[in-house]
Amino acid sequence: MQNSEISRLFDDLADLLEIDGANAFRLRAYRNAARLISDLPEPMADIVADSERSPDELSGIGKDLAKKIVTIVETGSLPQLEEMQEKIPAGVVDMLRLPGLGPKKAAVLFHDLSITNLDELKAAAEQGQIHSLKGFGKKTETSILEGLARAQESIGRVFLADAKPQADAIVDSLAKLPSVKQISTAGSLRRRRETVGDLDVLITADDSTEPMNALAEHELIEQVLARGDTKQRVRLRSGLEMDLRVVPEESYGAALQYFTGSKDHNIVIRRRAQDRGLKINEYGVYRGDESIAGRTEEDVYAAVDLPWIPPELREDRGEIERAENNALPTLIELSDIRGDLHMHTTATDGTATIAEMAAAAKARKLKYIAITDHSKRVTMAGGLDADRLRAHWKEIEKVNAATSGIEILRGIECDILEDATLDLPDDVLAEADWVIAVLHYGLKQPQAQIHERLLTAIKNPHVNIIGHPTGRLIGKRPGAEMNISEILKAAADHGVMMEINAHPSRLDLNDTSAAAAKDLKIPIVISTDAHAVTGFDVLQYGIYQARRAGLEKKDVANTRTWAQFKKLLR
Ligand code: DGT
Ligand code: CA
Ligand code: CA
Repeated sequence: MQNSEISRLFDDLADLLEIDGANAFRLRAYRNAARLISDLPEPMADIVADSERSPDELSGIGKDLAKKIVTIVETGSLPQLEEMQEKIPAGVVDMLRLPGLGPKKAAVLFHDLSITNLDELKAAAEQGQIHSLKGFGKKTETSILEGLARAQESIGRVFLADAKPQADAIVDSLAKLPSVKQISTAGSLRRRRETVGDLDVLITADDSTEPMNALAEHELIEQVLARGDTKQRVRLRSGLEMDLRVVPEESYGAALQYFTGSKDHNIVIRRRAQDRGLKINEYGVYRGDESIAGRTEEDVYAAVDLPWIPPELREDRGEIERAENNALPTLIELSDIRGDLHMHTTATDGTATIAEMAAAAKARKLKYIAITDHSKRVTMAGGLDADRLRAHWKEIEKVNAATSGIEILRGIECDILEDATLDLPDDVLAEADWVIAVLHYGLKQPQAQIHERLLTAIKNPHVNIIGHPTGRLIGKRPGAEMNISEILKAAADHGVMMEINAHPSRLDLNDTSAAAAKDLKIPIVISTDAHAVTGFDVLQYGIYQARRAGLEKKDVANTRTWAQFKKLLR
């Protein structure tokens, strides 16, 4: 049982209780527990398994919560949560994904209009039944309809960062079976898309009985949905579904190529095969009845006169032409990264001190970090004004002087205000080692205003980079309205860098925009936006997004040493 799963169960429980009208105190206890557990650097399961330890040794976890944690770790579930799930339909919880719809409003829709799923919500909004409810209005009704259109695209999809650890755990245990020869994930997960619809796993095995039985009994699996000789479909406890396919060894490469997709990429590959008088399918590449390739992916691509193409690029966005011209990029890897330039501490909304963040970064072999707490506009996080920021920077200098092996830079994440001014005066920004400018508020402003704000930041000589440039939250909130290529051109003209924020719900810039930034030779920085020592773990997901954008080590500025990096600063 991973910390993220335990944490999710407490969050789910809090959502359900809030819809049910439970008191705020109880809710807060569960939400705090969820956050504490997801930020915990060691597996909660280890604490539970250790007879000399108990979860209530952690501050913030009392006896009652500790008992619940033990139940979750030992049984994979929580009776109280199951009771609430009986009481409140899953479709009501789905409503929480819509912007502007919190548990209180969801409860009203459920109790007053008996709405139990998104389809019924849509019908009620279209029929104008919602705006007259207490606490709702025309604006809420319209934003529900807009949110529904977006939710339709994202419903049932989960963040890669949630899906991948589950897929890895299953692959690791199946790989250990004596009968399993080869194993790999396929599908969107292998292409490292930011969200995943379902998991696809391929194996070659002497006999499909052992792996299929093992999968059915795996601790992450809730139910077997279908089972045949070569294919099994299961549902995980998290709700995610997975296809396991058992293929012959001589077809493994062809099946891997086929089931990795994308469909668009495969259509072009199939056409290339036809042009060469070949037929290609999940079993192999054929000339007439004769199989000429299929054992490895390399063989399959070679049969259509191409080098092997990294899965992250298989989206039919020019990768086949590049492969043909031997111009495929050498994609960046996690180990190329030397610094992380976006993170928070207890000075604002982080949970760790400067020294703790530095120690955690050092343990991850980073050579430099920038501490970039919030500016004052972000009142919710206790954002810093000029005085507090200067005091914070003094503190950073002290910790830096006392710490060896890592450079700790004095940074700031400065808000670009709604009126297109910056949240801190120029003379303060001028003293920083590193200034990230970001949009947090007023994301729904018209494009012209958003552009004015971004251009103010880009033209300010002290701003080094635009952080999470569009402000999107995947599946939840669209980014601000902007013409990204115009913004990128301005950034290129003024020597401003662009961030790939590695947080799994942001991944902003996205793959296509990051590719456009690369084309304009804009240095890209992949940062974690860590709010806790465990926050560094998401770096990998920023790297995946960068790989999907075709970025190489040289395209990403924080692969350089700090001395080299400094030369890139305007
Ligand atoms: P997902 O699961 O929605 O995140 O996206 P994928 O890409 O994993 O799609 P999935 O799971 O439906 O199928 C896995 C791969 O199998 C897909 O990328 C391409 C291949 N595939 C599946 N069905 C078809 C099909 O009907 N035609 C073709 N050409 N390929 C298919
Ligand atoms: Ca899939
Ligand atoms: Ca599938």
